[in-house]
Amino acid sequence: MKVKINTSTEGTTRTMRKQGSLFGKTVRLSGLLLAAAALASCATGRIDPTDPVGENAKQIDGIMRLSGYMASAVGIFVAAAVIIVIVKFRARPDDDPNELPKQIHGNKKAELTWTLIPVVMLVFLAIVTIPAVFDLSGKSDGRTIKVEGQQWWWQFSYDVDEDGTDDIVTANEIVIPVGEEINLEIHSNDVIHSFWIPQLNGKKDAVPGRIHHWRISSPEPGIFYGECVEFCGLSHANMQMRAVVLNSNDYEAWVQQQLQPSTIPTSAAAKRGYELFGRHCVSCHVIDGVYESAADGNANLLSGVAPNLTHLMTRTSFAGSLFELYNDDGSANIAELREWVRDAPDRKPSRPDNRQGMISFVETLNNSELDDLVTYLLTLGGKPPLMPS
Ligand code: HEC
Ligand SMILES: [Cu+2]
Repeated sequence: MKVKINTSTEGTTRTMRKQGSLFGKTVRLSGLLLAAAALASCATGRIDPTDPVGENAKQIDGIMRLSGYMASAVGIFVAAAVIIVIVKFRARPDDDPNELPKQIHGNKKAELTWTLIPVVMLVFLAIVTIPAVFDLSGKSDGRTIKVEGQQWWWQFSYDVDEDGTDDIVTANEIVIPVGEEINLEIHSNDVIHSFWIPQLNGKKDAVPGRIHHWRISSPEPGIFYGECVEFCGLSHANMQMRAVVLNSNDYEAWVQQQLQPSTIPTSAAAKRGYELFGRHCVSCHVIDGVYESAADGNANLLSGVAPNLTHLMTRTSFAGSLFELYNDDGSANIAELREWVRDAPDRKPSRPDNRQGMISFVETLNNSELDDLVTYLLTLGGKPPLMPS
């Protein structure tokens, strides 16, 4: 834009324009920075949708990329066309402002072209996508694991001998053998959640009163990170999970370990902790072999309101995988565990008055009682088969 500046008033206008454009620049710059921050937070997180590992995740990734490339081609074509039209048909000084350019309304060739090309592209995408949708929700002949979402953690149950009752009940981490297509039966115990471990498969909702079938598999051992992806209330963002993929020997060893009930500890401090646990914690938690629930069936494993703690220390994380159970040097994360037992609602927002989450023990337990309880918790189960790297 050409602006001639002669008088003092125009000088003011120019300053104002300058400020205006500076403001515009700031807005645009902060927009860019925000976008960059959002992208960076995607890339640094451990939940990585851009690096598929399992077959199912690879299938989804392939379709995502294909449609992404097609959309980019369309986007580039449209942007280029707009620029060409702007330059080629711009108003020229000797144009008659009252004369309309040649109109092309009703041009059958043009209309057919811009209708048919998108139709062909969309039909092509449908042909690629629809069979994949059915394929992904089919069952495999691998073993089945029950997945239950509740505010705000995931529970996994295994019927090892396939007699209709669960033999292993665990939380936060679903442990599976390498190379096997595992069937998941996804339930919800309260509101709608959604199960997503992006490196192993796409998202599947957990809906109260329904069972959704899904599959996960990984060709390599490792720990893969996931997150609830359907907004489910206060601590939705703190409802994470992990898949721990083990080679078949390690998996069998893990199963055998999980089938072992717990025993009463022998050391004095742990024993005191065990007794405190019986007074303060068994209304919600079960520990197979020592603190079982009174109801029938597999009540020795299922409390219905809180994670089964029988093999707590064989997990790598706790409280919806929000906290690491071990430090980087391999020692137990005693500080975090103690804080959790002392005041869980402070560590993870919840509503224990509504049976959503664990209650606070700030008023109930003194320091030495907390220490004893943690000493007892550390005896539960052994070490995890794999540690996060
Ligand atoms: C009112 C029920 C209730 C009581 C009582 C209770 N808890 Fe919990 N506890 C929960 C719930 C619910 C969770 C899961 C919270 C989450 O992940 O958001 C939990 C989680 C935990 C976890 C983490 C388990 C995991 O794998 O994520 C530990 C450890 C734990 N509780 C220990 C204790 C101890 C020790 C006591 C007794 C001092 C106790 N709890 C009393 C309900 C309870
Ligand atoms: Cu959820």
